[in-house]
Amino acid sequence: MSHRISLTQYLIEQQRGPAQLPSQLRLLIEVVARACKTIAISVNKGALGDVLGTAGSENVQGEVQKKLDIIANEVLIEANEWGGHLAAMASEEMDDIHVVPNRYPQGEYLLLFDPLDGSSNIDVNVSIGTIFSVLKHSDGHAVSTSSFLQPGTAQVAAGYCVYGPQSTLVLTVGQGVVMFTLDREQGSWVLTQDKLQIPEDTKEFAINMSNMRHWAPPVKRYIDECLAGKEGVRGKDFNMRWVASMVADVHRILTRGGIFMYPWDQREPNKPGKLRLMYEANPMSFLVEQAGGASTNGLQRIMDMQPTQLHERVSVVLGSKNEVERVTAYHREAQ
Ligand code: AHM
Ligand code: MG
Repeated sequence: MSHRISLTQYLIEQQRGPAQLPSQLRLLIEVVARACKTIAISVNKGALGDVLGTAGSENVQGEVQKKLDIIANEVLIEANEWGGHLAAMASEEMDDIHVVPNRYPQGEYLLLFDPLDGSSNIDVNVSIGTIFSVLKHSDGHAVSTSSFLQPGTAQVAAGYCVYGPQSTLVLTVGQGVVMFTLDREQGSWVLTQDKLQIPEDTKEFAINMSNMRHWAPPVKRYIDECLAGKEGVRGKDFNMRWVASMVADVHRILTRGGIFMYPWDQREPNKPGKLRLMYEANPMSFLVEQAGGASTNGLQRIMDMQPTQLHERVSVVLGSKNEVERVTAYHREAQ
């Protein structure tokens, strides 16, 4: 049997290699991966575990919370608060940050997550996931919300777990992107792909087409050109995919290329977009860039944006480099 590399072995190699991954960060990633395993078990049980349906509450963004949103949030907090590697956590499902309680030692990292991304797919048995981002708390002050307001370029690690036909953990510590698959019998994450690379060109786009009438002209121009196919200016036919779980759409792009967009639109003109900068767009942008892709808000690189609020929203265009650059150029021309 060929030698299988576990997540633990991969991280220890990163500790010894040029990345010199700090041991506290290794612990943090292992704890997050363990929490994702617990969430994967709940997701798999579905109705048998009484985890489907709504919880009867709303989150800070006014969205109805599903039972699994809350379960996943609790699993991540409980798993991470006692290990001594974190100063605080922030989540899509919590209004304010969760500071590590005094009874535990405080570490030097900050963890942000969307505990259960793609909530509208939970009850219909379609792929969902967990997205996470890790920052360093190094300002010497007591941890507060402002400690989290760092640009995406400050991330020291990011990843997601997609709960689909397989449970897959995709990770970057700034040394490329690696993929692990959960071996359910062994209960371990096994390295199944190293050095993921997104092709620079693609013939596949992902966008919620039902919002077309609300889009800004540059987005409409790009999609119109894709839809025109071989006979149009692009001279090739395009295919469309939309899972409505960002984790699943980004996973497809990391696997075979493509472009994903959730742009600003006129439904709520005062909001920059639907997706959240700090625990959705930034970690996905870090992964995509590490795999040779690009990620912008239509005008600027997402990871360069200085956040002003924990739950800030952003317009997202990410994936195959040449397509992202084209969409970004269309936005610049329209300015
Ligand atoms: P969530 O974090 O509450 O699940 O919302 C984010 C999700 C993304 O995963 C996905 O890309 C998008 O919302 C789907 O939106 P829509 O319902 O407009 O298709
Ligand atoms: Mg989400």
